[in-house]
Amino acid sequence: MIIKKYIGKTEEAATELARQELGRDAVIMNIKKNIPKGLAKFFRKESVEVTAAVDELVLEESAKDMPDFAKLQEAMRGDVAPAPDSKAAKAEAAKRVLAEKNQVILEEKESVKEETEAQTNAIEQKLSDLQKLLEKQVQAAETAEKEKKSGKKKKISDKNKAYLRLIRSQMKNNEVDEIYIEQILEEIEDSIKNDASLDNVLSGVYQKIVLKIGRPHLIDLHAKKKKYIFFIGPTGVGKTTTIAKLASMLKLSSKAKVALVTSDTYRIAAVEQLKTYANILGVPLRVVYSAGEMTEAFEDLKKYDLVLIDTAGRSHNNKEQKEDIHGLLETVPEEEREVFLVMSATTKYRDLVRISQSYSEITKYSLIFTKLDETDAVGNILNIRMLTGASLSYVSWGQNVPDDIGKVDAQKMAKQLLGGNS
Ligand SMILES: Nc1nc2c(ncn2[C@@H]2O[C@H](COP(=O)(O)OP(=O)(O)O)[C@@H](O)[C@H]2O)c(=O)[nH]1
Ligand SMILES: [Mg+2]
Repeated sequence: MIIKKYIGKTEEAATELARQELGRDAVIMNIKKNIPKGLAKFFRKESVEVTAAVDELVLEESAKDMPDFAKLQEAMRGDVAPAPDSKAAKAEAAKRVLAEKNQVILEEKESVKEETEAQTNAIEQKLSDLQKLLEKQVQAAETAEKEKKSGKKKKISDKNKAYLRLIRSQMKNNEVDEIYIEQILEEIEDSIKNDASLDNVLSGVYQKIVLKIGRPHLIDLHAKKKKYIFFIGPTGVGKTTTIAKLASMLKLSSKAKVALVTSDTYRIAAVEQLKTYANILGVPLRVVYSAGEMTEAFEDLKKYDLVLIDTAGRSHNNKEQKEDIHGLLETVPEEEREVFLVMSATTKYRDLVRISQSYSEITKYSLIFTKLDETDAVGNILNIRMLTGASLSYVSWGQNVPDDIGKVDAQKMAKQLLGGNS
């Protein structure tokens, strides 16, 4: 994992800088506003410090498309000085110009370890509640151990093991699958120093989880080509409600021209439900009964920026119904469509596995989880993300349209998974 800090005038500027350097898959770990106090107010401007990280694996992946990226990366670590006319040097120069333009200060590179330690402070604050709880438990465990061994000094690595045990049990309580708990802990175990404090261990796991959750994949108005957005998933999970929430959000905040289509004609009430929302939002709704009609509807809705398509909840076990969904998706070329699989966070893990695997056979998708208000355990979200490799996107936490929806917040979720107050 590579972790670095970026400072910009705004959160967006700092984030953009991080993405320029670490790539599009960089994940934001922490955001801190620097508001100058006292005299500094007069000669220093407000700035935002963003801590971003990326897995080396991801960097290597993106290096494939950008042949000199790896060299640049190395150069930035101070291992290799790029030849003056190399692509890497040019990229480096371009980056400097960008930094100047945005009046941003790119922090000097430091070793990953040092960065991680600096990081700890911010995370420590955020996780302070959890930390107190864990510290107490560790003390209790240590006392018990000491009593047993009567006075013998404990090895530090045992302490680390105790920390990991506690973190493991927190994650287990939040229903993270043991396979993924072990995977995450294994990945950070090597990087934990023997004398690491609980802060170090905790922040290591926290960062790993944030990375695993990844960047949410959102509906992108600027990706003009991908304008047909399908919502698929079992009945009653909240597809229609989610569409209403998103349509409203997109229309109000992005001023996008949104249209709705529904192919859920199996229940009259389902059509009425979406019609009501469409009327309130003042957006057109087309009801289609077949793939043929779908194509016609799309032709009529050409001038809209985004077309959100509701589908009937189908049984993922039924082959014919799966073919139906496939047929509907096929009315749009793959590069013009976006598919969201909607599932409820309250569904039991085994069913989530079956549902997601079954839809994987039909299409690629991003994940939306609903009904977070009805469960405390968010482990399933991480489980399915790790199982399918599909991006997380939005989560919803109530029946209110349009308020109860938002993008997946990796930092908040990681804290929740570790048992901290989110
Ligand atoms: N508590 C809660 N209820 C939700 C949420 N999203 C949807 N619902 C409710 O779940 C029920 C089914 O929603 P609907 O959109 O009709 O599901 P669909 O069959 O997948 O289209 C409705 O009563 C919704 O109000 C959520 O995030 N939290
Ligand atoms: Mg519905």
